[in-house]
Formats: sequence, structure tokens, C-alpha cells
Amino acid sequence: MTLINKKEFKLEFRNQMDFLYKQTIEEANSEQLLNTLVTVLKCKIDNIWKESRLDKEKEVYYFCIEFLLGRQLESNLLNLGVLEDIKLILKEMDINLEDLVNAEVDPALGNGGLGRLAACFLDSMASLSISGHGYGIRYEYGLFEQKLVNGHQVEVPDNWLKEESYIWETVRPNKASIVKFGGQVDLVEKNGKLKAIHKNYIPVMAVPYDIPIIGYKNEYINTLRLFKSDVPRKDFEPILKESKNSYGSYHDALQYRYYADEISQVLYPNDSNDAGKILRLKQEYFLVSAGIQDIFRKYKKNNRDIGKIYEKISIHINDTHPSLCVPELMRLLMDEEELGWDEAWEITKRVISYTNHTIMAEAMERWNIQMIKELLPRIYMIIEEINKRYIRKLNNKYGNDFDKIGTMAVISADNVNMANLSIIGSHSVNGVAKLHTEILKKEVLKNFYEDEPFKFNNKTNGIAHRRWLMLSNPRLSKLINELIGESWQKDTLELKSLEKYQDDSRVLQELELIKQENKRNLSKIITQKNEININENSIFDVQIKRLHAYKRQLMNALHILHMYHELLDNPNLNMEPRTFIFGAKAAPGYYFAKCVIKLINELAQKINNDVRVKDKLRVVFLENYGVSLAEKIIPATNVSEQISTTTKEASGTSNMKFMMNGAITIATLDGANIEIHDQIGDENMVLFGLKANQVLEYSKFGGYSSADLYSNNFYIKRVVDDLVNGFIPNILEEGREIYNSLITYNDEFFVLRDFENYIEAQKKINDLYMDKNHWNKMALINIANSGIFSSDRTIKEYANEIWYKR
Ligand code: DL6
Repeated sequence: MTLINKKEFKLEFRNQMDFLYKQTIEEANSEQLLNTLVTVLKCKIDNIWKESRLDKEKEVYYFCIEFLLGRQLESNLLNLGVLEDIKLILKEMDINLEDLVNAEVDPALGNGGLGRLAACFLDSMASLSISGHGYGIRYEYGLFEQKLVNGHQVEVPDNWLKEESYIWETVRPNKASIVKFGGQVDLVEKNGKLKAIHKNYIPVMAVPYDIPIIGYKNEYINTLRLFKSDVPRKDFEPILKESKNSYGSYHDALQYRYYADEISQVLYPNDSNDAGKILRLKQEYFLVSAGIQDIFRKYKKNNRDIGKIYEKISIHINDTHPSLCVPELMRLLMDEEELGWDEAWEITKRVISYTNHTIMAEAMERWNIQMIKELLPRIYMIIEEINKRYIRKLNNKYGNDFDKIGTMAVISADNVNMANLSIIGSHSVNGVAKLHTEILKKEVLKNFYEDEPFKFNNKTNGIAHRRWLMLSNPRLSKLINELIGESWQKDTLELKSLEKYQDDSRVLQELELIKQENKRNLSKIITQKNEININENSIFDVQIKRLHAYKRQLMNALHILHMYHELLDNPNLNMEPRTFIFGAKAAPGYYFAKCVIKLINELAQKINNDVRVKDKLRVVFLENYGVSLAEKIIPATNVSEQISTTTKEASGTSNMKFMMNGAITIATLDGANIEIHDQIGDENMVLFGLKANQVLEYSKFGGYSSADLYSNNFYIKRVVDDLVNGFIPNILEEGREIYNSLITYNDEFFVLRDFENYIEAQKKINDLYMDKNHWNKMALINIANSGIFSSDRTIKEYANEIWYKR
């Protein structure tokens, strides 16, 4: 252990405690102890962090509107290689590390999969010694805190910065930059060239807050730089001074402050549409402009020739939210660095790459041109020019094929299409799982693929195994170490060698014991939170993810209802007891999703209070699902529900986390489920439902009638009628809304179409679980084949095939 010397550490800890709080360790509460520990650690890593910031051969900048980091203390200690030592030293000081871990805030600066993926990628880049940094926004309020009131979701602001600051961050005011909004742009001639002069704009200051991203045992630390918006003193003070004399100016000063503050105030609580409009657009440009200015400043410190920036810098735009990187990079290259259009355009394309994360039409960002024109006049001019030149190129190639050109244009029907802008302005476009990339190539982005096939590639998502196995499931991690040594921690493909234990009853038994213990821990949490006792020996069947119609939590709920009926009809039914566990937030304006939450909670009330099924069936909805809760749920799960309508889930990542922790997946052949299946085959997961081509055919040619299914199938009719016949109390409106979506509006996500097949698949799960030894063997095979889903593999692919490719 080089970083920590026991004696020194204890002394530094006491001194720091005294410096920060003027009190002794014995008097301190958990927050104060945590703060002290983090301050000591930050001092210790400072030098390594500084070194990692020095000029590198190539740097990657990962722009993302969300980063769902999770708590950092344990993960940082693990990656520094001092977790066990610190635990022991603290114990000697009578401090329990776990209390400090739990005292840490879990910053909810993301909605779900997108933000969590970005956090896993940061962890992997640092752990692979890749100089890769994140750029994001330091939202004052993250994703809302979810409360359940009478089974309804109620949103409460997430005041994560209670103490005004976050323990891991370091503010860097001297590295702030100015982002310009509104105003007008004049093109004036200078030295025979047209120069854009932006005037009367509103300047907003972007202040960086840096969070260290520590690599795993490699003395390498990257940075997540989050920008907070503020008023620049030099612009604000004169207005403030003036405000002493006139109310009007006072009002102006307040308005200006509000204008600036608002930008980084709150994370937009939706991951599936762009209804936040103007504020969201401001946030996007704020992030992009602050980030690229920062990159230029750093680059120019060590390099003279801006024309060669592509040799040293890669900018990755994660989903379309940072698409304005394209025109912003053009603006800086042309307006500030005085390059011509053609050169600037070539550089832009060489620097930028783009990942698409969804095919859902409502999630495809489009911005009204008037809005962009007013808010970002210079950026709009550049987008217009990109569009004009692109259309000219398409005209030359495709003549007057207006349909084709219309779908590919950046500007159409008064909107700027952000996906099109990202594709045109980058050298690489990737999807996040094989099926998703194929659908992009053959359907959604077909015309682009045909035009420039070389740009398209797949990068199947991954997860940071350090957080999702080593930290969240220490017992399993220890067992793996004992069986195959520790090298899997750096190369997860080595997990494969666990397969040799698939018939070793001692190992399988041990695996079961570990799962059992994790289930006991989760049961305690459930009892504490929901005041309900759980049968620890029941199958823990889990669906945790954002609530969305395509993810089909509804189908899961209807199946529970089906099981309930079956049990009432036949109390001696031969079934393993089951506990269904849900965790999900719905976007505040997404009424249907909120109806499903209410349905699940009312179903839970009814079933959990029915003594007739007491020992067999339980339903739990855990409030305020987030990263920290997931870390407790996933290791305790037996059955992983991955039941989205095929073609709709781009990849999914919880599917990978469950697999790595030995859960058995019940799944449609959607997203990365297909690749999980490729690894373990039919014998080790349970598949059901429509295939991608069937869903695509229905979407194109129709032919599906949910009403027919409903009328002709007893089981379907029984559960659908329950939504509106009073069988489940207190869901008068919600039940009707769901009923209408299924029957009146023809069940857009094929819940009823897949229902019977799902019931069969669930029966299979039940039968498989009855043979415990076989179940444990399946669990082991899942773990052994999960190595490919480490985000280290994904990041190596990004690095080799996109960022470092020459
Ligand atoms: O790629 C990360 C994650 C995928 O695993 C999910 O399948 C996908 O739904 C999610 N997409 C988004 C995009 N949202 N918007 N806009 O969150 O990305």
C-alpha cells in the first residue's frame, strides 16, 4: 500500500477533523467523518490527478447531458486499492466505514440508462488508462425524489447539494468561460473575408466543478467536469450598481441573475421526449459551448496548430443532447481561429463521433428553427449553411428524390433535426447493441447508412464490473477470487473459467448461500421501507428501470394478476412462492406511466393483504429507485425481467448487471438480451414473445387486433376486465386509462399479443427454480459468461475503432 501509511493517515485524519470542524473524532457525526475522510483522500490523490491532466497523445471528451455516478467513496477506495486497509484503520479509530458510505449523497444527475452508462464509461476509461474526460452540467437539483402517496407517485425536489457543495468536487473559477445567448450577428468584411460579430448577447458564465474519476489500481485519474451557470461579475456588477438608483435596473439585475442561474438549476426529468423546450436547449448549448471552449483553451496551451486538433482531440456526443457540438466547433474554428469553411468542416467531422441510444420517434430531438434563431443566432446561421451545402451534395447524388432528401436534411418542416446534424457532422455513428445498430442501418437511418455506410458501427453497451460485482456483491466476488484467482478483475473474460465448476455441488451450494444472504439483506431493507415481511425463500423476481410503456411493467403486473387468480382458483397450485419487486420512476408528465405505478401499488395492497395467498405471492414497489438501491437489489435477484417490446429497447444495461450477479433472465429478443442469449443459449435463460421482424411487420403492414385477442382469450379477458370492474380497488381512472390503451388504442406495445407466451415463460421459470441444483448451475453459467459485458470491453472498442482510429 503506497498511498496510505497507517500512522500518517490517522494523524492527517485527526488534523483534518480539527481543521474542518474544530472537534474530535469522537464528537463527529457520520457526515463530518465522511467529509474529513474525503478531504484527506483528495489531498492524497492530488498529485496523481495533476499528472493525469498533463498533455496526452490523444484525449477523449465525452459530452453527456446526464451522469448517474452513484456514491463515490467505496468505489474510489476500491479503485485506489485501499478499501480493506481503510476499513481496518477506521475500525481501529472506532469508525465504521459502512456508516460513512451510507452517509454519502447519491447524486441523481441522470434519468436512467443513458446517464448510468456514461458513469460506467468514465470508470472504464480511467481504469484502462485512457485519457477520457466527461463534460456535463452540475444541476443544482437532480432527478426528483419519488414519494409514494396512496400508491401515487409524487415528485419532491432532489436537493442533493444541501450543503451547497459536493464533497468530491473542486471548483475551478479561473477556468470559467462565457457562453453567449441571444443578440444579433453582423457579418462584416475583414481582410477580404466575412467575419461574424455577435453583439447584444447575454453572457452567462460556465464555472467548472471537477470530480476525480479514479482508475482501478493504475494510478490514473481522469476528470468529470460539470459546469454551473452563473453571472459574470464584470457584466453583472454594473447592472447591480445601477439597481441602487432605479427599480427598473433592480428588476433587470434580478432577471439577469435568474436567466443565468436557471440554466444549471434542474435536470430535465424525462428521457424520452424533448418537451422541456427552451430551457433544455439553453442547457444543451451551455454544456457544448463551455466544453469546447475549455478544450480549445487546453489544446492551445500545448499546441500551436489548431488545424491539427483532430490528431489530439476526440469529442464524443452521447445521444443528440450535445449535437450542437457540431456547429459550435465550426463557430470556434471559423470565428475565433479564422479557418475557412471547408477546412473547419473536415476538422469537425474528424473530431466528432456520435452514439444513438434510441429509436423511439418521440425521443428524437427536433428544435424549432425560430427558437434556435433567437437563442443562438450565430449557431443557427452555421446550421443553415451546413444544411444548404448538404442538400446540394444530396441533390447531386440523388437528383430530385425529395422524399429521401427530406428525411436526411438537417432542417425540415421548421425544425432542426439533431440526429441528422450529428450524423452529418461526425465520422462515426454507433448504436448500442447489435439489433439496435441493425435497425438504425436498415430502418431508422437507412438513407444515411446507404449514403455513408463506413460511418456506421456497433458498440454494445457494458457495465462497470467493479461497481456492479466487486462492490455490490462482495461475497460473490470473494468466491470467484477463491475459485479462479483475481485476474478476472482486470480482464473479465477470465470469468469464463468458472464454467469448470458447473457440476461442482459444493460451489453451486456456496453460490446459493451467497444469493440467500443477499436476499436476506434486501428483505431487511424492504421491511424497513415498506413495512412488509418478505419470504426470503421465495423467488425474488425483479423489474427495475424507468417506467415506460415499451418496457412493459404493465405486462408484468397483468401476469401477477393472472397468478393471483390461478392461486385463488386453485389454492394447492404447485408453485414456488414468488416476490415480485419493482423500482421505477415515471416522468412527471407521463400520465400512463403514473397509472401503471398506481396499478402496481394497488395490486400490491390487495395481494399482500389477502391471507389466502400470503405464503405464495407478494408484490413490492420500492420508492425512489436509484443507483444505491440498485446495488442492493441486483445481487439479491433470482429472476431478471427484461420484457420490452422487441425492437424498442436499444440495449438495456440492467440485464447485464443481473446476469453478472447470477440472476436468470426472462426476456424478449430485444436489445442486448440477444447478445446475452448468444453467450449462454436457450438452456440458461427463458425467452418469449414476438421477434423483431414480426414487430416491424406489424408496424409496417398492420394486422394486429388486441380487441380480437381480448374477446377470444379467457385469461387475457380476465385480467383486462379487472382493470375496470372494481376487482382492484382505487384505480377507477387509472384502470380505465390502461384499459383504453390496451383495447381502444390497440395496444401499441403488444402487451396482449405476448401475454400468453409470457405466462408460459413464467411457468418455465417456476419449474426451473424447483430444481435448485440446476438453477444454481444456470446462475453459474450466467456469471461465467458475463465478462463480455464489462464496459472495459466496450470502451476498448470505442477507443480502438472510433477515438484512436487514424
Ligand atoms: O445506451 C444506454 C441506454 C440503453 O441501454 C437503453 O436501452 C436506452 O433506452 C437508453 N436510451 C436513452 C435515450 N433517451 N433519450 N432520449 O436513455 O440508453
